[in-house]
Amino acid sequence: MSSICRMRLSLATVGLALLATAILQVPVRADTVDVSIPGFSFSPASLTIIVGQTVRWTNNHTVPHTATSDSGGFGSGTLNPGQKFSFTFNIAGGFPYHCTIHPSMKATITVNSPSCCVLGGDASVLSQKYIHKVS
Ligand SMILES: [Cu+2]
Repeated sequence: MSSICRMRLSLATVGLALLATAILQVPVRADTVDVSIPGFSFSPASLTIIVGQTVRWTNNHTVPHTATSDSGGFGSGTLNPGQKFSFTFNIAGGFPYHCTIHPSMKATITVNSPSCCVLGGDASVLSQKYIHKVS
């Protein structure tokens, strides 16, 4: 094999690798989105994220609070001042939550499917993953 031929081959390999990376790469976005508890409220009270992102609650208030799913899907337990709780949303949908200590504190996380991707994988919901559309 000539050296030119070898060079073409390696360029092709690099090209394929770049193409594969471009197809597989998820658009750049923060993996973790913060929700603050600055007082007797959640901020923001309404948050929209993408499947796979993590929400991190931080109690920035002077008294304990919780971030507890209305449907029981997640729950921080008691968050004392300064404490944090993280939860990763792997299923699309609307997730209203509240503080069990102060029931008037209500908020919602809306989890959207990524528009770049389609749902694929096994029939079992838990093992399904979003994969990039190849058009
Ligand atoms: Cu509270």
